[in-house]
Amino acid sequence: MKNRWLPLTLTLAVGLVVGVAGARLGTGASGGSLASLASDRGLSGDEAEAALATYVAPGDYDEYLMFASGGHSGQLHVIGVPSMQLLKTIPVFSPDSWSGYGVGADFSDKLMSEGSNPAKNEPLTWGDTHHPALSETDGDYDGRFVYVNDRANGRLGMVDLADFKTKQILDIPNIQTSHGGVFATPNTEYVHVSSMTPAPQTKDGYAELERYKEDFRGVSTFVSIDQETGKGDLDKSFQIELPPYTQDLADAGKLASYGWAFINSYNTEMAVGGTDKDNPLEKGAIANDYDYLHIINWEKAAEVVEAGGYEMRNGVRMIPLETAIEEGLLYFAPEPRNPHGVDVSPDGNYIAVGGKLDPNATVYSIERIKKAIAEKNFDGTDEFGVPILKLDAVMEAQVELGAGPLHTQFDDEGNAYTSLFVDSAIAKWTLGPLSGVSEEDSFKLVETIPVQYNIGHLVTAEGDTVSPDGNYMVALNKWSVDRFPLVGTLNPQNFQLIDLNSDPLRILKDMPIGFGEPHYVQMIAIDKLQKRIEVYEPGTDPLTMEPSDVATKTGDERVERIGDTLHVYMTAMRSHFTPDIIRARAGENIALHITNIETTRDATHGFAIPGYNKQVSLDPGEVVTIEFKAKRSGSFAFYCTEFCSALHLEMQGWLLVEP
Ligand code: K7E
Ligand code: CUA
Repeated sequence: MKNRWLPLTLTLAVGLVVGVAGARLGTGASGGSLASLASDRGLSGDEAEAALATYVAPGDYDEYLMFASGGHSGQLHVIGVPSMQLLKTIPVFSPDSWSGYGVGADFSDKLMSEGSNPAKNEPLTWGDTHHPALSETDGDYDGRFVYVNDRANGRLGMVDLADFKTKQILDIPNIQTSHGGVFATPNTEYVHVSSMTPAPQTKDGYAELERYKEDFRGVSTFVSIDQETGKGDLDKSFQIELPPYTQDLADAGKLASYGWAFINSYNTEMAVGGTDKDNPLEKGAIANDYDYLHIINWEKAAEVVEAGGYEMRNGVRMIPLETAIEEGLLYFAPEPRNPHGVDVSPDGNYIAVGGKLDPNATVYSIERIKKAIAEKNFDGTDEFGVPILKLDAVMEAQVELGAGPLHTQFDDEGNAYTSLFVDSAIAKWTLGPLSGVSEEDSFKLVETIPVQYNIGHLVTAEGDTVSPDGNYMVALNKWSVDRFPLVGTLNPQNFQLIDLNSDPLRILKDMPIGFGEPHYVQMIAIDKLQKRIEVYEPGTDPLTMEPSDVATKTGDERVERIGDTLHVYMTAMRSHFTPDIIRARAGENIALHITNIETTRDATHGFAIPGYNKQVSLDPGEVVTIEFKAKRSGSFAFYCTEFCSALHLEMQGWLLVEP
């Protein structure tokens, strides 16, 4: 609780600090009034400075945008930095009744059904978004697309950054769950998704747990990306079979390690749980001292696939494990048991593994890895025949950071930042000479900053690229405890903005996350989002960005009965639906093809009909089809759901379903 009544001496100190900040603001901002405002609001000098550092004046824009996963809300969230304001929620795997995604808009139904393997299930209407990945060119974010994995169902979602809408959900064959990735290779040649819990590779997808070693496999997937549409193309993609370990987080090599990929693993013990209460899964899975960092040469794997070194498995080219070993596509390096994150430094030289149960970041170098591979410097193989590189041959350093190191991000000065889950802190440490750090300063803990509380991921500005910006870092904390007013028995998670230009590091702002359980975030400079459009060309199908077949122009509105379906070609504009009276017969299928013919930014309309579970919002220029069966007779008043105009309430009509 903040003390609103500061003692006089402190108030004077505040006045001094804010006075300095105020003086820096030049004419117009008087230091004196800022100081008294700060003191009236009970802000310390540091707090007042932090407020100024994050304030984005009305009408001004943030410097960066973050794309945050929403966890099992199945969505992505767009957040401005440094203001930490939520700008948008993009539904990906889950319905969203505001936009009509999955609640009426035909394109979303299509996405959800195409993105759900029907042999597996009914159309899936939720997902667990974990790791967003922005598309890259030459290892730098290019602002074209953002991808995110569905941890629960092993799927990939793609959002086009032209209009911030989901354009594809891809059900990835041969995996059930996914955690590894998403990462984009440096030119978005591929987007990588690997399995988490291994899945049976049997024909019917069933296997006894006694046959875990024989029948279950992990799978690494390189989804080939169409550079025009951003969509994944399974025909051009390939998979690599992995031993039935639990493959965890993954990252792409870049620059020095271009063409390589890295995946952490745990449960190399292959524990499956069960009734043995002395050996539950969580105990069985930590029996060994080491698990294996998976080192994959994807560039060579792509060549092996082109040369025919694959078998088809459920519609994807799969490199069998034996082929991957024979062709030198897969190597292991020991890593302290049950690590979590693996992150490649901006120059591509170092690979940092977060120990989780071990207080160290273990750092490998690609130079050592390549040398050890060339010299076959192996410590034998695992039981599936994968060569294990000698730890001391590939390990560059271990840096003791604190309890529970998870994920690592980077700045532009050769520093790494690792989240410490158990310590609720972030450790700043130095990389090595290959990242421009002097020999004597290399691999040293610099400082630790506490966060509140239980940090999972963290992100720095452009922190996954070849040229991070520094400037800002955000901690993604799982708990907030008492930092926000009590709003029920579960408080929001907490994003904390940290100033990377301050010494020591300082927290600038908290952002309560009351809309999901974000896992990961990427932060892009806003000026890189060059593809954004302001309004659709009138008559656009948002799924294809092409003119829609069922677009309707003013004067062309009509009703056609084809077979047992009533097609209504409707326009929406301020403040009228045309036609506004629709006659149908009970039992008939109805397809409402609505075109929002507005051409003005933000001139949106909605369409909702009572009792039919249908609602859509139509952006200006957008065409949406709403399909339903007029099950029962009645006179139904439909209406526009967006307050679009002074006559918004008058924007309604009738669906008359005759008995
Ligand atoms: Cu560490 Cu799914 Cu990235 Cu969450 S994982 S914390
Ligand atoms: Cu259109 Cu309200």
